[in-house]
Amino acid sequence: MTTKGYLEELEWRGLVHQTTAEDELSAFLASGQRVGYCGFDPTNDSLTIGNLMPIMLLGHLQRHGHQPIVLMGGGTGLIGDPSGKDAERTLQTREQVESNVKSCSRIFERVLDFDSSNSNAAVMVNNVDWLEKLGFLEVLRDVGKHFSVNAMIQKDSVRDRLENREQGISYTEFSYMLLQAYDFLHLRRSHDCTLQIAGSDQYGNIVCGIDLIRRDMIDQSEDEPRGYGITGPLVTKADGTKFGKSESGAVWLTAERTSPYAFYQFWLNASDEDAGKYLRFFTFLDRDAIEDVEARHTEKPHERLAQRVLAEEVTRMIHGQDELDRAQAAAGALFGGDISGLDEVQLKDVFADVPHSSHSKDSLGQGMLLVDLLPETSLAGSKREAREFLKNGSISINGQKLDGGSALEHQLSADDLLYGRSILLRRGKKAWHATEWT
Ligand code: 383
Repeated sequence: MTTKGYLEELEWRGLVHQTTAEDELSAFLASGQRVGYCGFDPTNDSLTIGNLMPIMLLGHLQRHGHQPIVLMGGGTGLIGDPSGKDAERTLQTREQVESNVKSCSRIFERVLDFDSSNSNAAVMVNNVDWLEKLGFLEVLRDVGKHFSVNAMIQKDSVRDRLENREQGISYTEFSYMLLQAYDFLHLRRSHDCTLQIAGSDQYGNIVCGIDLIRRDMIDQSEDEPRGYGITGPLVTKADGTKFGKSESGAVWLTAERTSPYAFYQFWLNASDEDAGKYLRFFTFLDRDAIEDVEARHTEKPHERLAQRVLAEEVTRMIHGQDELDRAQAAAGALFGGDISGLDEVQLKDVFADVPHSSHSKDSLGQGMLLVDLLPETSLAGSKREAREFLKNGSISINGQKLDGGSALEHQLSADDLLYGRSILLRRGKKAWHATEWT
C-alpha cells in the first residue's frame, strides 16, 4: 500500500488548520509507514460529533497506509484539560472515568480497522497504564525540568484562565500539558509514534510533546525523526451558530444518547452553504464523488441532494445500514403521514421532537371529544379553531385522516392509544402533535 498523499488529502478537504514543519512532514509521511495518535479524554459515557473530525483524521491516516493509535485518556481524564475551558472542572471519580473509557471505546471500530492481521491495524491504548506508574519526584525531575513556567503561562489554555482571576486555574489543571507531552514521548518510545493529530484547541499541548521528545532525543542522530503535529480546523456553521448542537442539545455518537433518527435529521438539516464542507469533513467520499453531488445539488437545490447524501453517509458510518434504513423509513412515514408501520422505538424517536402534551388516561374512559382535546394541543388555539379544522377535514389521528362530515362528534378512546400511551395528531401535512396518556 502506498503511504503517499495523506496531507494532500486533508488539504483538499479543508481539514488542515496547522501543522508543524509542513514541508518536512509531507516528505516524512510519503516515505514510509508512520504511526500517528489522537487522544480522547473520557469526560462522558459517549463522544460527540465534536470529536468526529479528529476520528476522521485518524481514518484517513489509516486509509493512506499509516497506523493510527487511539489514546483513551484514562489517566488525563482524572486531571482535566484546561484547553478551551473557561472554568475549573470538578474531578471525576476513578469509577466514572473507567466506565467512560469502556463506553467511549466502542465508537472507533466504526471508522478504524482494528484487525490485527493488517500491518497498519489501529491500536487502542489507555494512558492510565503508564501515567499512574509515574512518581511525583520522577515527574518533577524528568518531565517538569524541561518545561519553563514562563512559557507555560503563555499558552492560551493557561493565559485565559490567569487573566480571568475569578476562575483562576488549579495546579492540577495547570500541570495537564506535562502529562499530554509525556504521552507523546511515551508513544514515541514504545510505538515509534511520530505524529499527533487533534483539533485546533490542542495545538499548544502537541507542541509541548514535540519539545519534550526533542529534548529527550538530544543525543540521538539527527536522522532519527522526532515528532510532528497536525490539527484540524474548528468546525463552524455559515450562520454563525455553534456546530454540533441540535435543538435537543449536543449530538452524540451513540444511539443511547442521540437516536440514529435524530442523528440522521441533524445532518439532513445542514444548510446549503455548509453541506459541501461537511461532505468533505465527515465522509470518506472521494473528490470526484463530492464534486458531482455538489454540481447536481446546485441544479436543483430544493431536492437537497447534498444534505441527503451527507446524512446517509455519516449515519451509515456511525450507526450502520440497518439503523440508516430505519431512520429513513421513520422520516418517510412522518413526512407521508402513514405511521402505521413504525415500531415503538421508531415512534419514540420520531416524535421526540414534535410538541407534546400530557393527559390523564382516565379521561379516555368515557370517550373524549376530539374537539375538546385539540385546544389543549399545539394544533388549535381555541375551540372555534378546532371546530373549523375538524370540519374542513384537516385533522388526522395516528395517521388516519378524519372525514370532515363526522369529525366534530369524533370521540377518542383507549383503543386509539399506540403502545398503550400515545395518540398522534396531525393538522394538514406538516403539523404533528403527540399526546401522552398516563
Ligand atoms: C489526552 C492525552 C493525550 C492526547 C490528547 C488527550 C486529550 C486532549 C483533549 N481532547 C479533547 C477531548 O478529549 O482534551 N487533551 O474532549 C478533544 N479531542 C478531539 C480533538 C478535539 C479535542 O478528543 O479538538 C475534539 O476531539 O483533539 O477538543 O496524550
